Amino acid sequence: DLASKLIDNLPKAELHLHIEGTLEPEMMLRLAKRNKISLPYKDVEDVRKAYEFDCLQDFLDLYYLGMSVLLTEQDFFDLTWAYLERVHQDGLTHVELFFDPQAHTDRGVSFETVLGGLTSALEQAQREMGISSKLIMCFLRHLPEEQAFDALECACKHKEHIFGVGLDSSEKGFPPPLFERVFAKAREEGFVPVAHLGEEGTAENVREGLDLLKVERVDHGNHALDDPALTQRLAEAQTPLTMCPISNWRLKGIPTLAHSPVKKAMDAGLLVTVNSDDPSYFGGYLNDNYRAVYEHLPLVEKDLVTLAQNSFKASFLSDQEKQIQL
Ligand code: ES4
Ligand code: ZN
Repeated sequence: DLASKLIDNLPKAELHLHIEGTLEPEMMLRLAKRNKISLPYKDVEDVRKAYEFDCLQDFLDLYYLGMSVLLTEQDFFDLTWAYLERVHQDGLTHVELFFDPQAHTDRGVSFETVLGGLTSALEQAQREMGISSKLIMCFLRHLPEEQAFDALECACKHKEHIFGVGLDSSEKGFPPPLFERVFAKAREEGFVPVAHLGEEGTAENVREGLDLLKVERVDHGNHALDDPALTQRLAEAQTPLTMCPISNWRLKGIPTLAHSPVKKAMDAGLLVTVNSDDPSYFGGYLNDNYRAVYEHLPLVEKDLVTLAQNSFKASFLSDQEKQIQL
């Protein structure tokens, strides 16, 4: 219908996307064969059947298992290229993507192997599809801060390719104070800080992310809305929130898509964006997430235009680059 065509045709940026979360079952099995890695799945259907999650941790377990097939620079290239080709058709013109180096270096895959594959795909996408991009390296919060420092040291050798640092993985039990020092060092080195906050964690986590980690954007931020003073603070500062409706639903953060906080956040004057998070695992790419909020929330077509414009406003593009995109 009309709204669906509008969604397809609007230029959009994606600001909350884990590249390892775009690994489709077909590619997972192909790479497992290519790299002689054994997986507990016999076919694509078997993989998809396993994607039934009760919480964030259920998903993370399969996410780390799935990415064990990624070994070579070519694997990381193929993964990234497949995502970019897919979202090019969705009208995506800019992407700020997360990657989890510790999940690879922990398995003996070098930082340079990962980064090399990602950057060559991103550079080819700029040349051939006109898609611009920035890379955000995430620290895994379930691992010690010391290992985050090791990742940061690697990143410092490749500043021309890495724009920001993020914080992801299990939120419960791993609050922002654990990463205050590594974020301070990362900021000193010139990396722009963001963090997953208030996904399964509380409004207090979001506040600590702002005050201790000094994040410039909040990933998810759903539970910020539980706290009126914090909501007002985010609205006044126009700190962007990168929300992921289908992800929230599939991880049972919300019981149905009608419970997505996107509309509530818009009404509160927040700079909110819609994103896909881990599209292969959650069964929806960027435009599926736009369609989901349009269908399940009381949004009008103009709100879709606002959300697409917000995606550029909330991006780390320069003011001049934003002018061109808007
Ligand atoms: C993630 Cl949905 C989500 N939350 C936290 N960490 C993540 N890493 C990849 N996807
Ligand atoms: Zn995420």
